Amino acid sequence: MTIETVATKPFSDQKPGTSGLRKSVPVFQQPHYLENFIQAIFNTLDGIEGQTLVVGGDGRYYNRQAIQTILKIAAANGIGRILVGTDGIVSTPAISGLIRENNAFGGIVLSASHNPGGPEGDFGIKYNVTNGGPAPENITDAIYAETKVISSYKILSGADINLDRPGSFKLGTMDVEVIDAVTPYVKMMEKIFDFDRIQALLTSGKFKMCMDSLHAVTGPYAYALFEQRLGAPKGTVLNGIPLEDFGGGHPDPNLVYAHDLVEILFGQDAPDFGAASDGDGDRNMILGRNFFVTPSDSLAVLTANAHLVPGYQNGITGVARSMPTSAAADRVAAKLGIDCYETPTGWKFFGNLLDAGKATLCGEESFGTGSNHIREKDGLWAVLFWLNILAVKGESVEEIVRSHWQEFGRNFYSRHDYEEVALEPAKEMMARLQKLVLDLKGQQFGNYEVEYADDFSYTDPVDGSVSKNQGIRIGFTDGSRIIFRLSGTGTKGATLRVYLESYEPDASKHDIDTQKALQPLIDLAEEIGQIRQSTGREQPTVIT
Ligand code: VG1
Ligand code: CO
Repeated sequence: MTIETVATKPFSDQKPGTSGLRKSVPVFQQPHYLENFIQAIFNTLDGIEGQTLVVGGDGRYYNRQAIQTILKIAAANGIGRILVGTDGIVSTPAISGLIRENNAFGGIVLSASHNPGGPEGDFGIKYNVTNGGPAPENITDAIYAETKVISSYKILSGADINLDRPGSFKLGTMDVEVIDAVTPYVKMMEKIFDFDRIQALLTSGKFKMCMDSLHAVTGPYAYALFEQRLGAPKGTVLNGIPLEDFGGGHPDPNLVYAHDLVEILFGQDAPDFGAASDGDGDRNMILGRNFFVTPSDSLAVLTANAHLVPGYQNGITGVARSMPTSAAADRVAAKLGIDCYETPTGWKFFGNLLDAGKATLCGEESFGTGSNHIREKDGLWAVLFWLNILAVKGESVEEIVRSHWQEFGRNFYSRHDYEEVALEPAKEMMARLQKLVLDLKGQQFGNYEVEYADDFSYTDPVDGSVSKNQGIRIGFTDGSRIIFRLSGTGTKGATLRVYLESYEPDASKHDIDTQKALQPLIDLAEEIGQIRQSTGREQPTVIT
C-alpha cells in the first residue's frame, strides 16, 4: 500500500453551517470534493497523528463510499486508530458516546440529519471534538479557511475494508476496528434510566407504544432497546430498517414528515405513546394519544421531572435552550432555582456549558433534547426519559403536559418554515430586518409593545467567544416573541424560519388551537417581515 499525494484545487463553498457541511450528493461526488474537506479537517487539527477517531454515519446514500475514502485519507495522514460502526452506520448520539468512552481525539459524523437522502438527496459531514460534541466555531472557521487554500491531499491506495461485521484490520499503519455501536449505547442508557420500571410499564399489557424510526439510523437501536431489552412486543418499532433513501421520505420527526405515526396516534384505538426520530437519531418527536408535545414543552417537562430519573435524581445544575426555543423551560428553571442559558441555534453552543457543569439538560425547538451524558442531542434518550416519567407518574402524556401548563402557564409556540425560497430576496429581507430592529424598541403594534429587538449575539460564558447575527429577535412586553432566521442546514436556495411564541398563564385558555392563539403574532410577523413579498409564498411549507 502506498501513500499518494494528489494535487487539488480549492472549492469555494465548503463553509460548515449550523451542523457541518451539507450539500447534495452530486456536489459531494465531484472529484476531490469530499477528499478536500477531509484533508482540510486533518490539516487543521494539531496533534492528530497517532490518535484515535470514531467514524460513522446515518447510512444514507454515499455513506459507504465516503467512509472508505475517509479511512484511506486518515491512514495516509498518520491517524493511529479508527473505530467505525458495522456497515458504517452509527447514530450521531452513539458517536458522541463512543468518542467519550474511548477517549478518542474526535470523530467524523456523516449525516445530513433530517434532509432527504438518495442519489439526488443530501449528504453531510461534521467533525466532533474530544468532548464528543460538534466542533465549535473557531475550529469550523479554521477548517473553512483551510478549504480555501488547499492544494493537495494524501490518500492510501489499497482495497476497501469489509464493514459488514465487527472485526479488526490494518490500513497501512492505521488500525481499523469495525464495532457494534448498538450495545455500548444500550449500556449507556441503562445507566441513566430506570429500566425495571420502564420494562414493567411496557409489559403490563395496559400500555402501548410505537416508535417510528423512519427507515433511518435508530432502527437497530430501537429494536435492541424497546423490543429486546425492555420487552415491548414485536411491531413496536416501525420502519426500523435503515435505508439509503429513508424509503423516499424526509427523515424528519415532525407533524408533517412523520405523518404515518401521527395518523396512528390520532386514530382509533391509538397507542398511549408514540415517538419518532430523525435521519441520524439525534432528534425526537413525542406524541401521546391524540396529543402532540411541542419540543419546547418537552424540554420544560423533562426539566421539571428530571428528579424522577435515576441519572438526574440528585438534581440538575442548569438548563440551556437555543434562542428560538420557547421560554417554557425558563419558567421551570426559575422555580427550581437553577440557571437557564439562551444560546444560538446549533448543538455546538451547548458544549462548553455541559463541559463546565453549568447545564445538565439542553434543548432546541427543532425536536432536539439531550443532556450531559454526551455532547449531542439524543433522540432515543428523550424517548426513554418520557417513558421513565410515564412509568413513575402513571399518568398519560396529555395529563402530564396539561398539569405542567397549569403549574407554569402555557407557552403557545409554533415555527413556520418557508423552505427552498429564492436566496437573494431572503437575504435582503434579513438585511432589512437587521436595520429595522435598531429602532423598534418601545414601538406599539396594536396591543403589542416592543420590549427589545435585536440581531441575537451570544457571548459564551465559559470561553468568552462571541457569535453574532444569530437571528432577529423581537420581544414584546407581555412575553411574546417573533424570531426570524435563515436556516444553516438547507442546501437549496434559502429556508426562512419564523418562530412565534406567546405566554398564557390562564388555564381556562390553554385549549385554544395554537395557530389561533398565535394569529395576532402571525399577522404581525407578516407586517414587520413582509414575508409574502420576500418569499413569494402565500403559506409556509411546514408548520410545527
Ligand atoms: C436546524 C435546526 C437546529 C438544529 C440543526 C441541526 O438548523 O433549526 O435547531 O440544531 O438543524 O440539527 P437550521 O440552521 O436549519 O435552522 V440536526 O438533527 O438536524 O443535525
Ligand atoms: Co439530526
